[in-house]
Amino acid sequence: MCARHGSNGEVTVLDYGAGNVRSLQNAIESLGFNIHWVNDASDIRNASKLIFPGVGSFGAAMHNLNDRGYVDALTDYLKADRPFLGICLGLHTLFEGSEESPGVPGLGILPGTVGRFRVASHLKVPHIGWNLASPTRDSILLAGVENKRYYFVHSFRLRADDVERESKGSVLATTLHGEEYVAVLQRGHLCATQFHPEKSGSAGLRLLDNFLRAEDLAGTPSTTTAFSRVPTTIGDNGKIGLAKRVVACLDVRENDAGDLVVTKGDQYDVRDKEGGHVRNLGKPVELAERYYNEGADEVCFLNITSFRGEPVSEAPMLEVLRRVSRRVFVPLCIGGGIRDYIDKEGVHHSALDVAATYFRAGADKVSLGSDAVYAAERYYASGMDGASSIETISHVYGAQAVVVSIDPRRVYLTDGESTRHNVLHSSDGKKRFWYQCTVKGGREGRDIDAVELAVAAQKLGAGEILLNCMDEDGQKNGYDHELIRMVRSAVSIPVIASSGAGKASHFTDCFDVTEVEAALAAGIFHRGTVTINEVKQHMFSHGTPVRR
Ligand code: 1PR
Repeated sequence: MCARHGSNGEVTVLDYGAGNVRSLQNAIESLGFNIHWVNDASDIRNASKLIFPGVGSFGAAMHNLNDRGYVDALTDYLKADRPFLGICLGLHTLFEGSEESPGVPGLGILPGTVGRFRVASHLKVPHIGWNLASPTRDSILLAGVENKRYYFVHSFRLRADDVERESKGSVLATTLHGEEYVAVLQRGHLCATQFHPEKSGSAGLRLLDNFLRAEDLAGTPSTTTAFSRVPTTIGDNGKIGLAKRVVACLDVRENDAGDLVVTKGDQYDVRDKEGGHVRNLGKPVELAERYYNEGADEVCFLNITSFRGEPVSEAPMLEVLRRVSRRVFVPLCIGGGIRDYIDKEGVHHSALDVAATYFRAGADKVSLGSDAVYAAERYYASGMDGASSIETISHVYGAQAVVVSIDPRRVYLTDGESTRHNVLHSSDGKKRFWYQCTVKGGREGRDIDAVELAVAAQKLGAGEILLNCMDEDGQKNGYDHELIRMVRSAVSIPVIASSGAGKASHFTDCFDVTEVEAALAAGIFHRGTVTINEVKQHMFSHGTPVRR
């Protein structure tokens, strides 16, 4: 076997330009390895270890591989059983085809077709979050990280039974999302994960390290860990299936001295009551790192004054993202200013360009606020035209990369007043109100409610809803369960609850009552009222599935 890379701390990575591979690059470099990027087919032929981090859709991936003339080299490499790690789509392309792109042939190294999740409606698709991967046997790849939770984000999967029937012994670990499917596959030196090790915290880094350092991936580990396989029956979904995510949110803006700071509002007012100064609760990079080390499942940055300026020219925000993504190995979401705009020189920038800049800087998802409201209004007025920011970004980067952040506030109705909007009642039944969506950081209300926006966002291609509540923001009284329930039941994509967390039990209350997939908080973490670790400890004691 040619040993050009690998042996000297170098690994070959196949990037065909379809999406964000920065996270993988950062993870590999943090482990002390250099990357040799594939520029032509000879790089694949000369590789001694090859990673294929497929991003985007199955059809686009295969189209790119064909277009660049990589298919023969890749097929030869795989047939020769040389060390390979496919990630997510890099796993799917090994098969004959996928329901994601009917009629497009895959590499066909393994028999079978990738299918879409077929799950009950209470389980959301895309499947986003941390699942436990339960190994079927000892392996070098999973040594020391058996039965850990990893970060999954996908709508298509390989059923474990099907793969095992067609390629006996190749399923290395399985997991569950309504049905048991392949989490890790290994046949000889060919390995592939459905999850993203580069976004799976310390467990994911260890798996990558195992792959990069292994002299013989197909060998038996020198020391075996006494792990027992977690039973993977549907009834165990709570244990092995999706953990409830805890998301740390950093609202970022310039303070009056021109420094980029993490701030926090009371119902979106971020100036303190006494001096009128922008509250400064810390530095974005340091806080993000602290939350990662405390166990945050995801970190979200909201550039809260972006509507005033030119998003992409906000280099400090990009620099924050670059620095954070080199040290924080869980998903990073960035919001604020994802929209079309014309810069001072009169040059037009599309929302897709803005998003692409953030992805290149290290973001895994972008969150759209104001522009999503405008897109939804146009959707209800004239249908889909493929041109909205949600559609264009989702088309290129996939639904899982597009979050829509909803900033609703209650609008109370007077006695006898009627509205076409979705209405809720106060707990004593005396007041009626609807949730009006706002734009520009809550400064302007629009004639569209939170449910309408969520439904339109899903139709246009968003993969997740971040549901704030202006009335509860910074109030520490707990989440708005009624709002969350109402929105969650209207969509089939995951919802992140936000606004109002004041103590650890607010998270478990919210998960119990609303069954929401994730809960986000800001103020209590910034002020140190409770740490993420304490929230997770409480969730664990309470019996809520959690990544610890
Ligand atoms: O409209 O696409 O440019 O996006 C702007 C983004 O900035 C939106 O996602 C919007 O929510 C956010 N934003 C704008 N102004 C503010 C503000 O506070 N003045 N922050 C703001 C919104 C809401 C949450 C907050 C939770 C949890 N902040 O991010 O962190 O409410 O807070 P808590 O746990 O302390 O209660 P665009």
